[in-house]
Amino acid sequence: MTSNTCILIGAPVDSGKRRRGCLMGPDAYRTAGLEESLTSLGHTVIDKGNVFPAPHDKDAPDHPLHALNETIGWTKALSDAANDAMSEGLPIFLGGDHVLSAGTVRGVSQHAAKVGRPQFVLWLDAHSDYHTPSSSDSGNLHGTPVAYFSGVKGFDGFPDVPHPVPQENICIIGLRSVDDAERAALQNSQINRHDMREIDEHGIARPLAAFLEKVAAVNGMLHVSLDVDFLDPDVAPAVGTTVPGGATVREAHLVMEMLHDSGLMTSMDLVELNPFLDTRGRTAKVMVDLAASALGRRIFDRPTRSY
Ligand code: EXY
Ligand code: MN
Ligand code: MN
Ligand code: MN
Repeated sequence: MTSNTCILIGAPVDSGKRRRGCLMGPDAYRTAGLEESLTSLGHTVIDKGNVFPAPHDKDAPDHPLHALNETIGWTKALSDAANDAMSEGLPIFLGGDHVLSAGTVRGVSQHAAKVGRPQFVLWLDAHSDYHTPSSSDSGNLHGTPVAYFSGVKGFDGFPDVPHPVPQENICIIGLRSVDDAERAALQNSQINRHDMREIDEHGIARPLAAFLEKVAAVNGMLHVSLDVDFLDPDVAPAVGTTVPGGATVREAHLVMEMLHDSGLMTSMDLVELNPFLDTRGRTAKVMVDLAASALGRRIFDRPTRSY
């Protein structure tokens, strides 16, 4: 197995929604043994500690967008951290809520442009996170990062996105909660999107294998963003936005195992874990085990197969 230098970067972002607790995520992953799991697989692991938001104006409590300025501060800081870490190894961002990916994907895309390779994103989520600040009913910016890093306009005050991820390079798997405005925008887009019905009918390997082939065909870099709510809440309860009918533990592991077999993953986010809602660390442990599968933990070696 190829060994990586895994760069752990804590991103205790809690600004993307009103319910608090995701700021405890990085320490929950550390407590659940992420570093030890990856080390036991033969990887070198460097824990860089936690990032802090860049200086920002104070947020007005009555603004329709919750914690807008703080989120802009996080986006700047995480974008720089991601761009830097890509030269050192395979960064794993320990969230923090999903708005952190506005920064991480902006940063890894800058690195990809620098090295002349196309950037791809695999978004594993119950939600599409494709709102703009003006289309969002909730005012919760964790529902917007995919629109931001794919270059949709309307993110006033945020850093511009010099290297947006092309729509056709984005694949969302796990969908089962999409707002009307997001649905309309997605249907007009080239984003690859796979809802839970498709997974029920055809299995999760098929759309993933098709996407991985696209990445491999052009020597792409692949950022994987794993939202806790991709999983069914029965097995991963520690998230504020539970939606029934999610991926099983085995479906999620299969995704991770296929990612590892592909050798294509170049960066990863673990997001939306809210340890305040967890039961004896159960969800944190599930997420750590999934990261380990993505980095090569397996039951048996098996020959490569195609789907
Ligand atoms: N679409 C809903 C909203 O905009 O408020 C829910 C967004 C949930 C986002 C979570 C992180 O995936
Ligand atoms: Mn999400
Ligand atoms: Mn979600
Ligand atoms: Mn909404």
